[in-house]
Amino acid sequence: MNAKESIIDILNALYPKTITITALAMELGTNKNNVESILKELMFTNYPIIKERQSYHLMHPILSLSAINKQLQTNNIGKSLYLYPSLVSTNTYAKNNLDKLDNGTVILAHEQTSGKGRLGRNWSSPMGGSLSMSVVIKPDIDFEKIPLLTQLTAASLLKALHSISGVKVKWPNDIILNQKKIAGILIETEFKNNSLSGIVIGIGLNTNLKKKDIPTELLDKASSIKIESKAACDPNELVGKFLTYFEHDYTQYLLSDDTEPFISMCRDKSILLDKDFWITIDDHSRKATVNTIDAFGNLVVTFHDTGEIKAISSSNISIRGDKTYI
Ligand code: BT5
Repeated sequence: MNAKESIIDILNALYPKTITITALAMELGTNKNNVESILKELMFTNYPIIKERQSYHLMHPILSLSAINKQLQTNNIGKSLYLYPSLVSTNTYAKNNLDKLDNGTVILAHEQTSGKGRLGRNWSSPMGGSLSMSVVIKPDIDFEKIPLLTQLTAASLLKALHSISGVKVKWPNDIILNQKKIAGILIETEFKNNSLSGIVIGIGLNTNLKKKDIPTELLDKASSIKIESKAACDPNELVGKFLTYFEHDYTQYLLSDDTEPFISMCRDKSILLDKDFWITIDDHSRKATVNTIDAFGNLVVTFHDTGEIKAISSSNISIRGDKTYI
């Protein structure tokens, strides 16, 4: 562990208490000037560290490998765990290095400079309060089952967020709190010579973002756990819980092929069921009532113009309320 990581670890362990430079220098076995310049550099790059008089503390807990490892209860997922200060995108990094990464590897970053959403959209993940994570899996799985992993991941996330009341899911990949998006899921696949070399499951979660961190154009539809629940959350605990649920749910699914355990969770927590929405497929919008999510992870809707009942899959589709996001 380098000195920067050690300082973050100490501040995390102390949160919300403060520590002086002298005490930090003693803990690290180095001099005060060295500690001061590392703290300055961390603060300059927007790590959420606050200086009050001659003491330092965190605005909220931040990602740290040792804190996550304390929470993890998995056999494989997250046993190889990497945390980077800044990446272009954790998914892109995982895809580019897939050959070298073991099944179950988890890549995390404090910030992404060009985070990706679905269909070429952007995902904003500034330093300070967003969680960017990619899980690498290398299963022997039928191709048609891959889209279902989005619902499985959403269900594991819902379980990890269980203690925050009112967390919902907007099919296929949005996690919602108080009608606003706090997380999104992006699943990408890599093939070599027509065979699957790996799947990268990307999760972006707005943990401790403040309003000023959210791009203006997203303020009406995006939020964070901290803004909505008015309390800081610990990303390390969330990562530990999510990976533990994910390993369990994913292992069960590979063994049983039964989608019901996670699809039923997505139905129960769905913000869409029994309501009317505009469904846009290939730039063509039609009003529909959402009936259910079927066992194959499709959204079953009744279109108002023709009365036709259709099961639609998640690619290339957007769902909007009359004037708003939901
Ligand atoms: C998603 O796409 O919601 C998938 C987001 C996945 C992000 C993770 S972070 C780790 C991994 N590495 C990556 O590069 N990506 C993954 P989609 O459903 O297409 O939603 C994208 C839309 O959400 C954007 O067009 C914005 O409208 C909105 N958006 C962007 N950033 C947001 C944020 N931080 N919070 C809420 N909404 C956001």
